[in-house]
Amino acid sequence: MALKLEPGTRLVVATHNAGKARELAEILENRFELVTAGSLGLHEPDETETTFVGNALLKARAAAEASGLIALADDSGLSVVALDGAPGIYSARWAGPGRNFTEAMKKVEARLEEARAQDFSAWFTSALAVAWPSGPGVVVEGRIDGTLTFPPRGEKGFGYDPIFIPEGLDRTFGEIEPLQKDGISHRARAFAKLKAALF
Ligand code: ITT
Repeated sequence: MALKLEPGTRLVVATHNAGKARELAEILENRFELVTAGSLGLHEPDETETTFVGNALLKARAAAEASGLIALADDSGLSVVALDGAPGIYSARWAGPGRNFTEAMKKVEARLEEARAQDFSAWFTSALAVAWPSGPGVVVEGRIDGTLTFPPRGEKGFGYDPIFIPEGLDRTFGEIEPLQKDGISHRARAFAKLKAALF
């Protein structure tokens, strides 16, 4: 049987990151009845896989099993060309246990200085996974390329948004309106693929 997501389905959004949860809700546009991982008291599984796709599936599967609901998870991160793709899947971990992204952005800047990098190209990746409690899962990946800028600019986004200028724009993801980000982001691009696969 082909996997399909019907409008109005109850879906647990398996993230403990408030910025991501907000963007996913915006991108899903009231198509589903969303339940948060927090409201169900779901624990955060250890992200033991080595890829965005692997970790997204791991999080969706854990939430689907624990809740008995279809689960949607996002694993995402910032990859810097001159740092061989770091922080990548370790993007959240670079912010430490207190999730301090001011420090994480300083760390990116320091690593670029150490490497005497001239190339500030970077990209964001989002892997979106949907898992059914009975086991099957679907996972897709979206990406947006851009350039890093320092010091950070803008308060509108989350995570590394204030240092990332998406290609074609001259403002950071922290400076543009959320709806504009939702139109072009890695997460929106992954969601377009998910729609094609499941709706
Ligand atoms: P969950 O696993 O609970 O979803 P998390 O924050 O730990 O939350 P990840 O492991 O996927 O999520 O870490 C991705 C990190 O990459 C995240 O903490 C952000 O700081 C950063 N990131 C991902 N998407 C981003 C975006 O659109 N803008 C800025 N930073 C982003």
